[in-house]
Amino acid sequence: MCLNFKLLCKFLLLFLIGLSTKSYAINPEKYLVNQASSENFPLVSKGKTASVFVSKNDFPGVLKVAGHLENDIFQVSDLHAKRINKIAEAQDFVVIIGTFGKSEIIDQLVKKGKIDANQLRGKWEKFTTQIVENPFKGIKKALVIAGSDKRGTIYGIYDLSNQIGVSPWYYWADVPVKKQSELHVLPGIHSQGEPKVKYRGIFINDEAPALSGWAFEKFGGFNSKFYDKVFELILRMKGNYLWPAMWGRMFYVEDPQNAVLADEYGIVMGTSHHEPLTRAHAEWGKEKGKWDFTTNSETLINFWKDGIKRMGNKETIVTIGMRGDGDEPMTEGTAIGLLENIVKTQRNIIQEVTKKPIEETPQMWALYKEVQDYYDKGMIVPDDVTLLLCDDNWGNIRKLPELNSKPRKGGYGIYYHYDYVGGPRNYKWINTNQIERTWEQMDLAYQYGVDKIWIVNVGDIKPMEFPIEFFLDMAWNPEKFNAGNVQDYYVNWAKENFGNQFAGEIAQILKLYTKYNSRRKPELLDAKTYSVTNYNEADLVVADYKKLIEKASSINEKLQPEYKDAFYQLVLFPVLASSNLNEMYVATAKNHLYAEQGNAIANVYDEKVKTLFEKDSLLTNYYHTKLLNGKWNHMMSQTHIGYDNWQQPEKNVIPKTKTIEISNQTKAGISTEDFSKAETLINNRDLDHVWGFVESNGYISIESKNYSKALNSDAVKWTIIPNLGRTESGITLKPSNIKSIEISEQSPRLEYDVHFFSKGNVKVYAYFSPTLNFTIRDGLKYGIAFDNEKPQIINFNQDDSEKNWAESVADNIKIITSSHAIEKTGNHVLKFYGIDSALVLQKIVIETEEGKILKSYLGPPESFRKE
Ligand code: REL
Repeated sequence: MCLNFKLLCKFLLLFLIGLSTKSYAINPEKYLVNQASSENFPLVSKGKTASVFVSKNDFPGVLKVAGHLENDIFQVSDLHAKRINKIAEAQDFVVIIGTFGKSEIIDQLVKKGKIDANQLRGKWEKFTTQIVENPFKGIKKALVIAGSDKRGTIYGIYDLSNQIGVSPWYYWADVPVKKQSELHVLPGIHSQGEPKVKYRGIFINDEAPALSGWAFEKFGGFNSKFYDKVFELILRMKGNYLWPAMWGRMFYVEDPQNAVLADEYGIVMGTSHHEPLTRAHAEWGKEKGKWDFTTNSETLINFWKDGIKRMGNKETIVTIGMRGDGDEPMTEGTAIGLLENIVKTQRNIIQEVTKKPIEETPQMWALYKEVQDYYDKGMIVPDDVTLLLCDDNWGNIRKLPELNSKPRKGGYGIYYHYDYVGGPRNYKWINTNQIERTWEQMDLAYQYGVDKIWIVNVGDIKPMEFPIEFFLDMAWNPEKFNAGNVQDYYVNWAKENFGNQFAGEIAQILKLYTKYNSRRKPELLDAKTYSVTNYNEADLVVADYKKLIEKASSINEKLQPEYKDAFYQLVLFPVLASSNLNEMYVATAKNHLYAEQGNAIANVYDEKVKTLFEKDSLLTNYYHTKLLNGKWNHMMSQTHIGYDNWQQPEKNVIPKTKTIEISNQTKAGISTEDFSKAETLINNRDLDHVWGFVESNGYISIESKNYSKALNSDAVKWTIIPNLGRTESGITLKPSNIKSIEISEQSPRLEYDVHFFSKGNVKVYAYFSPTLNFTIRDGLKYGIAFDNEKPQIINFNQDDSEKNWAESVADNIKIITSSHAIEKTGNHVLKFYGIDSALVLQKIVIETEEGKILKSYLGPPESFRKE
């Protein structure tokens, strides 16, 4: 009794420590320590490892992944764990791995009451890891990793690998394995429960030239050797679903082992949104005629039939529906009847070939681009099919289920993008994704009931390592993430990959480089992006990037040598390359400016542009040839300089610069670069009765999080999303699954104290993240007013033109203007009323004198605030 009480206290303590140090994490619970104790399980101790038992009757994938664990133990401890096939051969300490209902040993442990069947029976992808004392003769202690199903067991194994210090990125980003000689598992039932999202996956896409070049050089193509690495990576991150590479690639044809291996590992295969019935787009050869159901249905039907035959019993989510050839709209106008007929035919094929009721084959229909219009206009989607809702290819969700819609058997999914080929411009080179926006959009989706499929387009996999893991971690349990703890993710990820020493600083670099890169995709940057004349904007942008270089370089110098390769790929390279690119465009802008003035300093900038352009190629070259002696050759070969339309240039093209002939008349050398530094002083006025943000230079600029007052309601709360957006943070109403709010005296609003020295008409520019109207309402709305003025109700999505959308996503901001009359100078309150959730306000700029706000990309810096 006394001992039990002590043990209970210990568990509680450990539990509380776990909770206090990591409210959530990649691994929410650390159950591995380096200290031996009579209660712990010695996985590795005093030069010996526990042996590993897996029943031969278990899934081959489980046997395979158990081998990975043995290898991981070796990497950590330099000791080989012995594999045992008969439990009678086991002695003293053994890791017993098995799947409930498949491993006779796990079933015996259940029967003996040593592990609880209720934890596993009927569960999806669940594992429990626990110590069992004296389970069988000769065994003192077993560490039992039991899975409810194949993936449950596999996740349990990889979870232990992760606990002993093996990152999912050990191969894909060369994260080193830290040597340890004592590894002990704590008592307790270690489990991550069931995932909240059923299918969680990635789409390898737009994979040429980078990933293709690499895969062909290292593996001879997109074959099973290549996919072995991909499947392992996905499973180590507890994902389960893949759309394979499809740029001219044929997953099932190029190497028949691809599908066999996926099945062995338990990866659920799919094909992309426009490749129905498991057939790769590239399998449709010219000899088959037109990709057109109205004129070529027989060939299409046979083509699809073969796809389902080939699929056999392998776990698959079958894509249904149809787009035009090569991911184009199928017809002009809306072809609802045709599409419904196609889907009916496809479902008949599935049923006929599988000989199973149609509901027993998971299917998904993506409402991608124009297909969503069909749906909005009434296209019927069978209830058992998962409706895959999509973003706009730029990370902004286009559609969510209505709050009061009746549940669908097939549920809903989201197809999201971290990489894209298409308008307004490709973005494929480097990571530009802020996890804060991913969190905010996917949280929205989850709150609206999207929990069947989450899949993200990850381009070449590298260099999206960080946001990929975030996406899959979040998919496991979106409920663990909130606006307040997303920032912890950076730190935990840095710890997992680089150890504790510099985790805080590395986290800071990750969060700032992604913020800076997300302001505008590198492919869209040019000499005109940031202002070289106003608000010191361009120089500040360059200086901020340079600070990141300084920090990253200094960490790099201090890091243990074994971390350096990983650090280069995951942190240093993106910082160096992004900084360099921005500096090059700013130098180009200065070259243009000075050349126009006939100032010979233009020539200095001309040289600088050349140097920086060359540096870009040198950085790429280092990544390809020097880093790990060429392990990642080709991976950074995506062109990114010299775009003149949405499609990439063949090769990087240096920006055009001008040179000045030096003559006696030429202005030389000295020039002040800061042309119109805004007066920031408030001109000695008496500030005694002034409060809030103070007008100066014809405007007041405010970061949204710096409100004076926030009024919440019982249902919703203003929630700051730190670091989200282009300048500071974002603010939004959470939870998001609420009906529109009617404005009243008490309704939720933000108040900003401001002080005007002038009066008359003012304009308010409200800067928002480019959220789309994902509802069937006419748009998302907010209210805005000064003081007691009647609030103006503004439809954020009023202009839903293609042009407006393209500008908003390119600028990664949508600015909405309202006009107001200010009758008196002095203190005022700007009131921002919440009506619809999901709008994310980043910044507010009030123009008090027309034409006084100078042209810039990020808007004027924040004004002086009198507290
Ligand atoms: O990003 C997308 O979803 C599409 O552009 C791609 O799926 C598309 O298939 C493209 O790579 C080529 O077909």
